[in-house]
Amino acid sequence: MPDRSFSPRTVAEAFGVSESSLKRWCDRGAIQTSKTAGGHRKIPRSSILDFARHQGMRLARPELIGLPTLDDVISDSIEESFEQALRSILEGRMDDFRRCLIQLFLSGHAIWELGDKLIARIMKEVGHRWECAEVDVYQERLGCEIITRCLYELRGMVKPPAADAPLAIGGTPAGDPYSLASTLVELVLSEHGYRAVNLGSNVPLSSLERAIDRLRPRLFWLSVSAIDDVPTFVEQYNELFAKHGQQVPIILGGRALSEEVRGEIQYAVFCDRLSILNTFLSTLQPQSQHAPAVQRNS
Ligand code: B12
Repeated sequence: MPDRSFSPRTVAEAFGVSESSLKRWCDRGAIQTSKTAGGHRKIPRSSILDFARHQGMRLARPELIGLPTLDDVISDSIEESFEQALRSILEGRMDDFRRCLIQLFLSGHAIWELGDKLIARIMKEVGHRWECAEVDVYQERLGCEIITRCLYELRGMVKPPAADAPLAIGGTPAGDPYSLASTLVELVLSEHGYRAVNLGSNVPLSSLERAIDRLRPRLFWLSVSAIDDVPTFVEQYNELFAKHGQQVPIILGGRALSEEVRGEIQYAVFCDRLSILNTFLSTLQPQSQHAPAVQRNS
C-alpha cells in the first residue's frame, strides 16, 4: 500500500501548529522525514501517524492528510466507544465505524486491543443476536465487510516494514471460511515490524506447506475457527508440523482449536486472543523504537 507524503506546511496545519514548531520536531527526529528529488523535506503519512499515536498529539485537521474528520467521535476509550461502534455495524454505517476505529487507533490503542476489545467483542454480540434472531444474516455479512475494509485502511496507516524485515505468513485452513481473525493477526504482526502476508481463508494445509517451503518465513500463523473433520485436520497439520515446525515457529489461534484438538498437535504458541500474540512477539524482539518525546508547546 503506498505511503503518501505531505509537505511540512500541510502537516503543521494538520496538527494546528506553526511550521517552525513542526520543523523543530522533525530536526529532533521526533517525526521521520525524507527528501523530494529537489531536496525539499516531505513527511510520509505513516510517520505523521506514528508521531500522533505515540506522542499523544491530536490532529486538529486530519482531513488534510486524507483521514476523515473526527470532530463528533465521542471518545478515545474503547469501552466508551463500544456501543456506538456496535450500533454502526448493526446499522451498516461504514463511515461511522471507520471514524470510530481511526479515532481509537490515533489515540494510541494498539491493533491487538482494537481486535480483542472492540472487534471480537462486537462480533460476539452480533453472533449472539443472530442466534436470538434479532440480527439478520445480511447484517452479520455486512458487518464483516465493513470491518474488513476498515482493517485494510488501518494496514495502510501502520508504518511500512523495513527492507530487511522478517517475513510472517499465515491464513486459515481448508473448511474454515472465517477471515477477520487472520486479517487482524496480519495487522498485529505488521505493527511489530514484520512483513506480514495473510494468504487468505480456506487454504488447504498442503498448499500452506508449499508456501512455507517457497517463501521461507520467519513465523507462520494459522487461525482455525472451523474444522470440517478433526482427524483429517490433525493428520494434515501434523505433516506440516513435522516438515517445518522445528525451523519455523507456528503460532495457532481460533475457537476450533479446543483443548482436545490441541492435545493431538504441536505448536510454538496458542493464542486465544491477540494480546497473547502481542506478548509473544514482544519477547522475540526489542520493543519498537519510537521517536523521542516532545513538549507540546515547543
Ligand atoms: C462472522 C461469523 C461467521 C461468518 C464469517 C465470515 C468471515 N468473512 O469471516 C460465516 C458466514 C463464515 C459464518 C458461518 C457460520 N457460522 Co459463524 N460466526 C460469525 C461470528 C458472528 C463472528 C466471528 C468473527 O469473525 N469474530 C471476530 C474475530 C476477530 O474474533 P474471534 O473469531 O473470536 O477470534 C479471536 C480469538 O479467537 C483470536 N484468534 C482467532 N484466530 C487466531 C489466530 C491467531 C494466530 C491468533 C494469534 C489469535 C487468533 O483472536 C481474535 C480476537 O480476539 C461468530 C460469533 C462469535 N462469537 O464470534 C459466529 C459463530 C462462530 N458462528 C456460528 C455458527 C453456528 C456458524 C454456522 C454454522 C452458521 C450456519 N448455520 O451456516 C456457519 C459455519 C461455517 C463453518 N464452515 O464452520 C456460531 C458457532 C457456534 C459453535 N458452538 O461453534 C457462532 C459462535 C455464532 C453463535 N453465537 O452461534 N460465521
